[in-house]
Order: sequence, then C-alpha cells, then structure tokens
Amino acid sequence: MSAPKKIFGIILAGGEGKRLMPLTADRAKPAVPFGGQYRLIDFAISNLINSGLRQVVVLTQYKSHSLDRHISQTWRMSALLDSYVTSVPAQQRLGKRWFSGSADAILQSMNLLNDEKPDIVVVIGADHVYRMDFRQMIDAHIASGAKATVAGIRQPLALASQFGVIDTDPEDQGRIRAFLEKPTDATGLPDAPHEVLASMGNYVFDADALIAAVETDGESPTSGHDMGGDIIPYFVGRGEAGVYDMKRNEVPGSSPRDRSYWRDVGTIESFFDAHMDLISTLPVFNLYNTDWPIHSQTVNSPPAKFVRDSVGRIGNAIDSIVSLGSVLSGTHLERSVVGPWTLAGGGSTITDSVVFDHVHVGAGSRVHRAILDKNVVLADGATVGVDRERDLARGFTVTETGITVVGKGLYIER
Ligand code: ADQ
Repeated sequence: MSAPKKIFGIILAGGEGKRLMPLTADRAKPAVPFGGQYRLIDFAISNLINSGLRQVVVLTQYKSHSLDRHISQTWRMSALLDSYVTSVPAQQRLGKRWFSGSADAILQSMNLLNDEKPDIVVVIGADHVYRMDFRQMIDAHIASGAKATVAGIRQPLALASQFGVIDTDPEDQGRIRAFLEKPTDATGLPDAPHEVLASMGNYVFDADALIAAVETDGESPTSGHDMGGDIIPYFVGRGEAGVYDMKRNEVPGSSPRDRSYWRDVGTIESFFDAHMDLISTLPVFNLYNTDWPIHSQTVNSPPAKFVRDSVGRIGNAIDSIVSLGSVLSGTHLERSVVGPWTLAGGGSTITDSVVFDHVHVGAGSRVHRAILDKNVVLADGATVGVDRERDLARGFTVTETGITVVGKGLYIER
C-alpha cells in the first residue's frame, strides 16, 4: 500500500462579486451572510473540514476585513488540533501589485506550498452553496492518473456563459478534451441538448504539476492568470485534465434529494432562490444533516422568540428560518429567512424575503420579495418590495423579477 498523501486546501476568496451589489458594497462576496446565521464561505470550509482536510488557507484580497474576522472567530478552535484554517491576505510578495487573477493569487502564495510540501492540492472557490465530500474526488483524481481534476455538474445550456464548460472524450469519459471558459456559443450534451457539463470551480491537482503550471502562467504576458481561463486550459492542452462528475458524490447522511445540491449564488436572483430552497418543507439543501454539519460562528445569543404585541396581535412564522436573538412581536412571517438579532414590531408582515442581522422592522410595516442587509431600519408603517417604482425612486436595487435589495444600514421612511 502506498503512503497516505499529504493534502493541502486553498480557498480562493479574493473575487469582487460585483453582480451581488449592493450586498458586496463593503464586504467580500464570500463574507456575504447566507441562510440566517452563515456566511457563504462556511459552505466551502465545512466541506473541506468534513472531508478530513486539516490544512486550509483562504486567500483573500478585496474588502477582506469582515471575512478575516469571521474566519478567525469561527475557526480558531482548530488551532488546538493538528490543523488550521487561516486567511492569508494579498501581501505583494512578487512586487508592488495585488493579485491579477486567481492563478496569480496561488503564485503569490507559493511560500505556503513550499513550506508544507503537499502531494495534492485542492483549490476551490468560496462562493457556492453546496455539499461535497472531497475525499471521493481526491480518490478519483489519484485513481485516474490525471494531473488536474475539475469537478463538474450539469447546468442549463442557457447559463453556459456563466461557467467553464467541459467537453469530455466519448471514448474516455474521464478525460477533458476541451474546456471553454464562459462561452457564448456552447452546444448541449449529446444525451441532454439543453444541458452542459459545467465546472464547479473546484479542482484537485498534483502539487508539483500545479506549481509548474502557475509558474509557467506567471511568465506569460498575455495570460489573464485565471484558474478557469488559463490554468485548466493549460492542463487540457497537455492531455492531463480529468473531470469528476458531482452526480457520483454521496455525502454521509444526505438524502437522495439533496445529494448533488450545488448552487452558484453569484447573482441576486440565484442568491434569493437558494434561500427559498432552504425553507421548502422537504429542502433540496438540508442544513439539518448532522453527519455533515455546516459550521459557523456560534453567536452567544438567546433563542428566537415569538410573542403577542401589546394589543394582542400574534407573532408567528410559517415556512421560515429565524435565527438566534430575533424577536417577532405581533409579526407575521412567511416563506422568509431572518438573521440574528432582528426585531419586528406589531402588525408588520414579512413575506418571501431574506432579512440579514440586526434589522429593525417597525410596527405596521410590510416587507415583500425583498433582501434587507444588516442594520436596515424600517420606520413604523414603511413598505419595501410592494411598489417597484417607489423602490427604484428611493435608490434601491430592483431585479428583473422584482426582488428589491436594500443596502446595509439604510433607513426606510414610511
Ligand atoms: P467565476 O466564479 O466567475 O468562475 P472567478 O471570478 O475567478 O471565476 O472566481 C472564482 C473564485 O476565485 C471565487 O471564489 C473568487 O472569490 C476567487 N477569486 C477571483 N479572483 C481572485 C483573486 N484575484 N484572488 C483570490 N481569489 C480570487 C469560476 C470558474 C468557472 C466555473 C465557475 C463556477 O472560472 O470555470 O464554472 O467558477 O461558479
């Protein structure tokens, strides 16, 4: 039997997340709150830790303060074990410049690989909601003999321009024969013309091959220094890239429904839809799988509370998630996710919405199909998501399907 491989995890967390504005106005996309008490990066880190990885670095860059704080507060306990999860900010190790792309982020962090000398490097994005057992992907990578393995999942053809699209050799389904980053003219799969095999942005590499690839890429003046745009095509061109199909993935304790759950939450619409997935009665993504916990900051907060207000109106919640520290006093909440320490007053209604932490919803106000960022305050009797034109006139973002987004700390008048 061969000796166990030493595995090192790198989470790429330096992207801007422009399409999630205004939620990314002053935080990095991986630090955007999700599902009440989590932040997006908790899904990536939990998947790696639950898969047995013990050394994980998070490469940060853009507006990283709240992300760094969250990582150190949530994951500091692991320092007691033979393991660590640390965030590493851009340090301009190769001259006075920030990361020019995700491959450059790895090149500039080469000291970490030189110190640890791993055999295998798992490189993943930080902005997806999913459940994945990376042990299976690592085993498949080693068994295949590929130098780079890309995780793939089927997605609608209409979304092909948002993803790296994988084309496999029909004679050898494991090998990638072409990889196109965000093509505008993709064609569907032979057995499913309306679908493509999309890259999930998660990769497993032989460490020495990854080092050689990013160093070669670093010397190219024409490269975009991007993992999807440059590094994966480099391996494909050499016939050294394989695919790991997410459908094979079975995570301990998950039901057949949520087994292959994966969502890119890069847009307001998909971010909103992923929340609605959480609150369905039989969730396609189940947070209650104790065999595969999604770890987050344990806030020292009292339980959520639902009470009548001073005139006897009932505070209740249906098909919803309510986080610790929140109090619904005479409020009706339906099909919504509420973060920690949010207070809602008598006679208010919140429907089909995502409310972050420390939001104050005044008495008699109404919130519908809206995302309210942290510290938003609604005056008594105020409305959001009810009148599209008024929301636009007040400077709020309103998506094509009518989701109103209110940025951090805004005060909404009646
Ligand atoms: P995108 O998500 O569009 O596509 P990108 O913007 O490079 O690609 O982000 C990938 C990850 O790298 C994100 O977690 C981001 O935060 C991080 N990142 C980006 N620039 C960085 C930098 N300069 N420093 C550190 N981290 C950085 C990718 C793949 C596609 C794939 C989709 C799946 O390129 O092939 O289909 O993910 O969503």
